[in-house]
Amino acid sequence: MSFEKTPGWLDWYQGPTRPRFQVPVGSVDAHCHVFGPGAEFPYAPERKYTPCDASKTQLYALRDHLGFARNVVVQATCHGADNRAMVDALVHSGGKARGVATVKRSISDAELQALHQAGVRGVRFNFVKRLVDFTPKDELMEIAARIQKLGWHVVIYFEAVDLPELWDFFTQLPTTVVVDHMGRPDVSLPVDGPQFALFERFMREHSNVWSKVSCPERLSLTGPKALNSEMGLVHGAYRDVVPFARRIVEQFPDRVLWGTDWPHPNLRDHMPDDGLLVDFIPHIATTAELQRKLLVDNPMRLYWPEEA
Ligand code: 0GY
Repeated sequence: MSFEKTPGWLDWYQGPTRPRFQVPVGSVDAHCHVFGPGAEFPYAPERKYTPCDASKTQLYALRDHLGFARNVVVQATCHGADNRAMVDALVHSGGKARGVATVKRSISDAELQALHQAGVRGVRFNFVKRLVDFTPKDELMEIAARIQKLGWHVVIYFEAVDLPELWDFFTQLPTTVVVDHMGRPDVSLPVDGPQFALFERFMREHSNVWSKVSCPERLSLTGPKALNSEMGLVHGAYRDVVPFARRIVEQFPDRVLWGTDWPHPNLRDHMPDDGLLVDFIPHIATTAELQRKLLVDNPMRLYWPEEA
């Protein structure tokens, strides 16, 4: 089957630079996707966008280029609840990839077991309205109770403005809960303002909540260009995201994860150079200890506990 990608969608960055920041040995890219290829793994009929193909081979080449050892492949909405492309990536990773699936209430126990066998360790509940149709909360809660028995966790994706409405549901989830991209704060608002304070409170009051401090390229308004100020100071790429991510890393060093988000679905303005994204890490995790927790210890504890 052949697919036309959504008009205006940018292709992922070809030939990323080699990062200057050398990640610690054993680092995990804990948020990335595979798309198709569509001819082999068709995109879901209910999808809200059609991506360009991004295969497991290309993902693992990027992993090696950036100096990472492992990946967590997260089911993207363009594949709906058909996890075959993600599972195919896991089973061809030589044990170096684990996955997060999207499942429906109708999934059988045997199918859940097969996903576990392939390396899946979580399910993703997506509340970003431009990406998915609404799923009733009782259905999600039922799924959460079932996957809890497998020792899996729930990954949640939402916009910061929706946190108050989703709070009760999130705080009743019985598993570890991992938030994508810090709950997408509006970084034009003050880091000390009420919106981000609510997210910090969510993490502070609920020790089962973790956060990915990923996707500065999605959140930033200042963008990828470094700025040379009149004072001769150089402020780096995505500088407006730094105070937000750094604050989460420093307050919750044992509950943060980082990922490239390759191949960066749904970007229209600019496509990040993945090498540059890696160079962003020391700005938000400023010591070797914080970097090791973020990139090695935490993802290993969550996804490869038997080796951690
Ligand atoms: C991300 C972000 C996005 C998309 C998806 O599954 C997806 O389609 O996650 C987005 O558009 O913000 O984490 O990849």
